[in-house]
Amino acid sequence: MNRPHVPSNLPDPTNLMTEGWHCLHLYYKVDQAALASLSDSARAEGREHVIHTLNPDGEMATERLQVSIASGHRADIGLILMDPDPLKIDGITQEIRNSAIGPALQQSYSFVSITEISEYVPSVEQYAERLQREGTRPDDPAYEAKLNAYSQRLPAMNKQRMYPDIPPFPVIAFYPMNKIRVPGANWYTEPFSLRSELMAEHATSGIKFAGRVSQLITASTGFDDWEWGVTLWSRAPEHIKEIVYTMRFDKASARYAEFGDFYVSYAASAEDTMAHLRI
Ligand code: 76R
Repeated sequence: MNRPHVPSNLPDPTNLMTEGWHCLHLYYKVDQAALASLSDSARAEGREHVIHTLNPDGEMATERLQVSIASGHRADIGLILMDPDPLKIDGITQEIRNSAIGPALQQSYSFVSITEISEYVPSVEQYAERLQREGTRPDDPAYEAKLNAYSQRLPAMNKQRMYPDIPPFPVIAFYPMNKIRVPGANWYTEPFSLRSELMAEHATSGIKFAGRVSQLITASTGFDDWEWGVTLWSRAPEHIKEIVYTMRFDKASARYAEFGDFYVSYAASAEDTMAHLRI
């Protein structure tokens, strides 16, 4: 696509992503004074425009678009936007800003990241080595079965990491995190073998939440103030508490992780969100 604002000697930003998607978590607060100063017709027009903009099947929609109603003082609305084109994502935010209710929707938090496959996701060969290390011998029928199952599962799991589908779970928790770099607990000076072992322990404790919680880890080193964004979707609110609590005991989190603010929200259509917010 030609973009008039891109100087001709620079590549088009829409085509820069070689793999994976850009991701934006964006939170809004309603500015009640700005809302109250709008005429009824401006309010209705703005509301309809925002609903139209945030239709996941609409022509402006990014590849993935999820709207939610946020709990607590930090935000009223949550958006998750994913697309190969960062300007398509940004376009949604500009449509909202430029709508008649734009002045009443203040961005209160944002988090910019990209999808990735973690370096600790074992390849089939690494998985085979791990099975042996953990005591399953290659002549054991369970070895063959586990290895086959893993090599069949891996492509779909990697696709979900790079081009995630949004799971049909109503509760969404988002928070940013780092691996710390302090004397005595510097993740980045530990050897790969140790980091890999700790991440394997982390995965083992996470797998127990399969079917109740779905996680998406997006990478933000170089894009935002934290190293990763953690998005959790769950069937019920208590699973969020349980997974975050349980995983705090994994050494990779207990010893090396630090976290930012937590945002909890509930999936809703843009229309239901506007109605809920009395806009
Ligand atoms: O994706 C996989 O299943 C492979 C194993 C795995 C990796 C590589 C995995 C599994 N995670 C990986 C990487 Mn995770 N994860 C978090 C958090 O609150 C906390 O303590 C930390 C926030 C949660 C809740 C969580 C859940 N994970 C990562 C990374 C990247 C590290 C890097 O690349 O350096 C981070 C920051 C991170 C953080 N993780 C799982 C889960 C769950 C539930 C699983 C099991 C998934 C499954 O069902 O297979």
